[in-house]
Amino acid sequence: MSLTLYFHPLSSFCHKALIALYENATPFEPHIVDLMDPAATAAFKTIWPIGKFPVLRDEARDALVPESSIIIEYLDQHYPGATRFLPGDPDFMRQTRFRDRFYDLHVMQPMQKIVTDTFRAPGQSDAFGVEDARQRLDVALGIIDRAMTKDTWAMGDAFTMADCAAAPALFYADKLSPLAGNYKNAARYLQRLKERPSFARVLREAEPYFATFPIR
Ligand SMILES: N[C@@H](CCC(=O)N[C@@H](CS)C(=O)NCC(=O)O)C(=O)O
Repeated sequence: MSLTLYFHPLSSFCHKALIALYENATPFEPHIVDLMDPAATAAFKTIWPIGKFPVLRDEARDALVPESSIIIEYLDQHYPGATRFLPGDPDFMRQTRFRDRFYDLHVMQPMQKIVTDTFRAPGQSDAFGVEDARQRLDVALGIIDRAMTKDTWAMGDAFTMADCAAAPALFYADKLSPLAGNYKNAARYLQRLKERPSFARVLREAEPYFATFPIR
């Protein structure tokens, strides 16, 4: 098999890459990296010393592709399928990239900050950083809620890279605090994302691992 994905089933950024692979039924070898296992972590860092996943390895093209958005662009370029992740003209592509960045930087990152703070040892938590992240997350969710009044997907009718980013970002944001309370349009969008077969499969496969997730 040419493609190997290094990932973990609970990782939101890995969900992005998995959605893209499942959208087009792209064959790949799944390689789960358990960061609780020092040997597995050390082995992963020989491949990508930064130590963050997802990372895609393409034997056929001798390419190592870290970074979820870059993986999706790589798949779109070298393993295209029915779902095009960056379709349309350059302006549409730039908007798609912007929305992908928006979900990563303004939803995933604050959400990651809030969740990872719960892993910290007693006395080591960062109350200021968590409060800042909560406020940033609220602003971002408000923007998304206003944007999703009529569109089906982040870019309108087409399912794109922006939706790959939105799905895990909104899924975990909803776990922190149910979106249906203040962000009904975002909640409905999340529901559509959960029903999308690619993301439904990601969630089904993550199910056995959710018991270890700190927030229900
Ligand atoms: N910008 C990166 C972020 C990747 C990232 O933060 N991955 C997290 C998991 S969701 C990770 O590898 N965490 C492990 C660590 O930081 O040691 C991407 O889009 O792929």
